[in-house]
Amino acid sequence: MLSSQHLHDLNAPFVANHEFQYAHLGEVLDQREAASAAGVVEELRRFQVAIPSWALGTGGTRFGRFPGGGEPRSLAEKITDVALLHQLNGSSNAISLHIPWDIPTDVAAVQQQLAAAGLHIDSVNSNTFQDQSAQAHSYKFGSLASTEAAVRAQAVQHNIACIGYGQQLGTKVHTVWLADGSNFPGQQHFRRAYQRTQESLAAIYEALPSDWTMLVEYKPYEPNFYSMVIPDWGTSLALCQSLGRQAQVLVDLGHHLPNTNIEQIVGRLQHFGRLGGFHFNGSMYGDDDLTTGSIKPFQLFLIFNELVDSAQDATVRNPAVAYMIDASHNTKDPLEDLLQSTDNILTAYAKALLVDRPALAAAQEANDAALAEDLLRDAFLIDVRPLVAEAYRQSGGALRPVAAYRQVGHRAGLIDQRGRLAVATGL
Ligand code: LRH
Ligand code: MN
Ligand code: MN
Repeated sequence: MLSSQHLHDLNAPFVANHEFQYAHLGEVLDQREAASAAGVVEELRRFQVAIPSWALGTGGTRFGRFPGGGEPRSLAEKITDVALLHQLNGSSNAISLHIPWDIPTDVAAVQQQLAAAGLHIDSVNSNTFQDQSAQAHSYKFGSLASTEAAVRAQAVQHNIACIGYGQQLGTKVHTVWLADGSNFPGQQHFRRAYQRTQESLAAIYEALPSDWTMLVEYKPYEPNFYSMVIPDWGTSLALCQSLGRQAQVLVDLGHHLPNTNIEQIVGRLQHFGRLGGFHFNGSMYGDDDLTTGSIKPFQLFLIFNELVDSAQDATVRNPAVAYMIDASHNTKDPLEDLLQSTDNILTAYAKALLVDRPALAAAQEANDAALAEDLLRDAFLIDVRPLVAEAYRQSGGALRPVAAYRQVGHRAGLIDQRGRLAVATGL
């Protein structure tokens, strides 16, 4: 952990330039009249994005893994890493757990560590895409959709056990992502596979405490390449509607075929009041799990434009959305990447807050396509970095989180403590 004096010293070389830029941007925004610098900074400070426990190590690909050293070997070490991120940016106040990778052995100790760092558990995620050594039945041909009742029962029980761990740790969100599907035409009966999945999910939903949310995540391909049982938001939505009000759709940015209009999906789900969760990442081809906003920053801005628009519309009845980064690392230091991802997320959010919304609504009503697009571009092209930096600073963090992380030589310290060969549990 860094002391506040240390963070203050790390900021010192950047303060004068930051204050100049922040004051200048404040004047520019006052002239535009759409939003004030202080108002946006306040919103940014409120916005929190959970860190998944499985993104703290180098995930690699099936062709290889190149551990960077000092990866967290236990849940305690994962929480320690998230605590550092939260200290640096004030925006990462929660960690998501994947069971069984993160089964807590000492619940009281986990709770104590979380409280000391100002963190909480965001959600529990079930894993029926891998076989575990002690398990009776294999998931090779599916889990909740399996043709075998015993396999389905085992997968349902695992999900119920996840909810139990979540209750011990104080979260109220359970996320289900299914790898179930098929690789060959004819292998799986589409309707029956859907029906079995619906019944299995209903059995899990039965065990959901009344103040919990169950998130149903979709994905068009991988690990199955011919069909996935829950390939798209329509299937997720239909399942959620059949389950009940506590079931919500989870949108993972990487889980769309290239050029899908994700912002429209976000708007549609909010209209239905069924957008429950978000997994941020970037992708070029598919579920690439790259740095959020690294490939399509304009699309990320358009997605936030929908989120802000809905939040400001009293007719939208969508519950609070659980935001999380879901990325994988093979090239960058995972902690640096998570800082960059959060920075890109806050940048997109800040720009969306700067959209002149009444003017945009008027242009849309008048079918003035050129003006409507211009109003979005006007907000998107503003350099909002001083607003994001100010949010970090007001939260007691670093004006430049990645620079501060490097300056203190954090990775070298982790390698000393945990070893060069320490490899995190996870994907
Ligand atoms: C699947 C996924 C899902 C899993 C995580 C490890 O691609 O996005 O959210 O739980 O990755
Ligand atoms: Mn995901
Ligand atoms: Mn994914």
